[in-house]
Order: sequence, then C-alpha cells, then structure tokens
Amino acid sequence: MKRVLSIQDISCVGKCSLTVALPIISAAGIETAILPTTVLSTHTAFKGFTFRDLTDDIDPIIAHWQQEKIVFDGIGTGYLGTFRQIELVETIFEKFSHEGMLRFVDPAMGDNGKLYVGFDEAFAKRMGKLCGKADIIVPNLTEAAFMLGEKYMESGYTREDIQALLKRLCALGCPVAALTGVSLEEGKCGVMAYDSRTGDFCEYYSEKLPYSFHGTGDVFSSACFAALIHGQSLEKALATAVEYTVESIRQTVSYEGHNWYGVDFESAIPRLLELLAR
Ligand code: PXL
Repeated sequence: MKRVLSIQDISCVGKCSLTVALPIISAAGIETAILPTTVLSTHTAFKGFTFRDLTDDIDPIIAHWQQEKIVFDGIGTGYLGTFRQIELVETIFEKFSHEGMLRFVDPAMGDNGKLYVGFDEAFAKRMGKLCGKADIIVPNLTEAAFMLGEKYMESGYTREDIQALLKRLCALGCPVAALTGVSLEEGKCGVMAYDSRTGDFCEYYSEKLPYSFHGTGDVFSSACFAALIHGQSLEKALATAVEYTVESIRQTVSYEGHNWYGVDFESAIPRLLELLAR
C-alpha cells in the first residue's frame, strides 16, 4: 500500500485542508499520514476564527518519524500559515527525500484575485520559493500571479498567455506546473499544465458551473495528488481531479440549504473511484 504525508492545517469546521485531504486520499486506497500545522476553529472565511500554531511540534514529530524510519511515497502540502512552516516543509522534503518520492505543492493562499486573510505579497513570494522545490505545483491564477509578482489575469487571456505563465512558474524551479481555474471558452473551466522536461502542455476542461465554493481547490489538489500516487499519468490525474471537483459541486447544489462553506465531496466519492479505475 502506498503511503503519503499531507501537511496543512486542520480547520475543524469548514471542509478544507486536512478534513478534505485525509478522507479523499484515503478513499483512493492510499495510507494518509498527516502533519497538522495549525488548528483553527473554522477556515478563515468565517469571522472570529481561533488559531493555534503547532509549528513547535513539527521538529519533534519529524525526529520521531526519522527514528522509526518512516518512508513516504509522496508528500503533499496545502495551506501553510507562517514563514517558519514553509521553512519546515523544505526541511521535511530534504529529510524524507528518496528516489521516486513525489513532492506535491498546492500554494493555497488565495482566490479571485485576492490573498486569504493574513497573507501578504512577501508570503506569496516565499511560497514561490517552496514551489521551486516541488516536483509539481497546482496554483490557481491568483496564487500564480502573487508568487510571480504579476498582475492577476481575471479573464480575457489566451491559451498562449497561460502557456507563458506556466513557463514562468516552472522557472521557479519545479519541473511541472498545473494552473487551475483556467477558462478559455465560455461555459468551460479546467486546468492547463506544462512539463518543462519534455516541453509538453496538456489541458482538461469540464462544465463551468455558476457557483463558487470554498475548499474546491483543496478537493482538486487532494484528488490530483491521490491520482498521481495511484499511478495515473499527469493528463489523466488532472482529468480525474477536474471531474471529481465538478461532481462535488454538483452534489452540493443538488439540495436546498446546502453549506456555503464547503463542497459535498463526500457524496462524490463513488465518482472519484470510477475516475481512478479508468
Ligand atoms: O481552502 C484553503 C484554506 C485552507 N485552510 C485555511 C483556509 C483556507 C481558505 O480560506 O482559511 C485555514
């Protein structure tokens, strides 16, 4: 059985980060170890959330794992709350590195042209450095713009604009970059990726649903990470992640009074298993 490590916060309520990654990667049949970086009462879109930084626990936890000779097939990261946590992730990448281990970074920091509460441009640049140490990164257009210190492209961009942006992302140091939330055609939304080792681009689009929910980036990245570890090619893994995210949104809006704070990825798990079995 494959074993991965997911490093991000626990938002106790608000379906994102570890409460999304752990069930999704586990459902894919992969042992999922976790390293919670912070415990928040909710994700930061709620008002008045509590925040307990667990950074001081990280060093002793990794020392223990090293003593136990724990090996991971992949390490995936999401929302990280502080500069120090980013530094520690870099240390973990180094300490647990071995041939074939996948370093997957989702620089979860913002959406719709804005950084989440608590982040600034300096933090985004620092996250860009972490991205340089990954094997694959999956930013959205907002995160890509902030990491590169560029203007956010809301709409009106071309395929060539996205391709050039992907090349600039790989210039951070990672061999593969995938940009999420790309819409080149009315009613369609998806992802475009670039592998700088081969010079190949790939893309996958699905129906653009007229809703925006928190946590969809985390659903996408958890499914993509799981699909890659499962053995799917980059192109297939991106399609799996897009279709699973779309199905999660469809499930969410299929009943009245649905949450505003997260998507119903749980009801879409049978679809994930179908997508992984292709
Ligand atoms: O979904 C990304 C995310 C993860 N963790 C926390 C967040 C957010 C988005 O707002 O606030 C704590």
